[in-house]
Amino acid sequence: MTKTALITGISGQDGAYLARLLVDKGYKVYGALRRGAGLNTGRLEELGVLDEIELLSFELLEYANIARALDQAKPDEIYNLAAQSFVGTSFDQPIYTSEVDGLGVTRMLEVLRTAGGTTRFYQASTSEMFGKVHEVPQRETTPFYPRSPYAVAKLYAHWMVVNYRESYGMYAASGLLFNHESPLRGTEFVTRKVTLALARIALGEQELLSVGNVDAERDWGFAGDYVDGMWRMLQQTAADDYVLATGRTTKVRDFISASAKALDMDLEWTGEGSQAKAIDRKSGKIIVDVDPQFFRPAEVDLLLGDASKAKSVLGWKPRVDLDELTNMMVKADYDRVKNRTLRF
Ligand code: NAP
Ligand code: F7E
Repeated sequence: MTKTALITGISGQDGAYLARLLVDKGYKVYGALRRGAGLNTGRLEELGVLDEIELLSFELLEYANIARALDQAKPDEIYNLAAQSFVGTSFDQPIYTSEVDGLGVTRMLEVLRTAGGTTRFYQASTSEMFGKVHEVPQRETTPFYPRSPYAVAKLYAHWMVVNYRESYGMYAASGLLFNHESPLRGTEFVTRKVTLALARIALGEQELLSVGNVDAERDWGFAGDYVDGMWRMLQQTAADDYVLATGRTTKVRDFISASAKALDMDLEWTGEGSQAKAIDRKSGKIIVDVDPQFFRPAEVDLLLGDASKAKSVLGWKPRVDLDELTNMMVKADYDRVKNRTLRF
């Protein structure tokens, strides 16, 4: 029998990859889209899946709107990917971020509880909840210490998912996902900001890339692998929480150097903190500097995940490593800039 899924956050990076995956598996897919000035469907078009899904009007701030969307789709599975997902913005908009990323999830859970039924629910939790980390690597049992309004809101939502599962027996799973990237990543996130800027520099359309804390370390994987893990979490006998990560961590400055190398540049770093700079040995030009406006009031210095549980229970493992991911992102941005096909 054909399964039906509702994906919130359909216009985002993960929404597009998940829609592609579920359509390929034979699902009927509804995409929950909030209204903007125009239809924000570029990522769905890029993956060729826009015409294969049905879009619904959706806003996480509106209880009745969520109820109508669920009533219309009658999904077997809900993937709640919608969020104000940029950590930097959460410091400027903590109340809005809490409303959407925190209470928005309670609204969804309440709609589901009221409706009864057997719909399975996936919540997009995050490694940011580990924040100022209590152990390395981080796993499902590692204590949380969120460091931003985003992470605090996500942690509240995470515990609501656990609470609804334990209180009402709902199938509600929470994915503790470490950073995952792709050519469809938003340009404000550091990996995509870097690959796009370096592609422009290589093509003579930009002089300098200004970034923030180049010593932060992240466990970066490929978004296409992580949406497969989300799907697996909803196919188990009982709902549970799982870390998805690669088990390798890399400094921002090393990601920048690797991206530059893929574009035939050879970076030499000097200075520390706000004085850090990178010169391209080939051209002799300063290519990267640090602008303190990109520092965060509180930083997450190091994330490194242990996905052993997902491997043993879900049979999940990442397939694309960071070198392949870097090359994939650099090539996509180089081609987009060169061919003037940049859309997001
Ligand atoms: P993304 O590209 O920023 O997409 C976020 C989506 O949420 C967009 O479709 C956005 O719609 C939608 N949205 C925002 N506010 C909304 C609201 N009030 N009502 C309805 N929809 C709203 O994020 P992503 O990278 O795909 O991440 C997907 C989810 O996983 C997010 O919840 C994120 O916090 C979480 N997460 C991401 C990572 C990662 O590394 N990517 C890791 C862990 C967890 P618009 O297009 O209209 O803005
Ligand atoms: O920052 C540092 C920055 O914004 C990564 C979201 O998907 O993953 C993402 O959150 C690191 C941080 O991602 C710049 O300070 C340096 O230490 O790419 P990011 P994030 O904050 O890790 C988690 C798992 C999520 O859940 C989130 O939704 O890079 N950094 N210089 C910079 N970051 C940005 N954005 N821009 C810079 O110029």
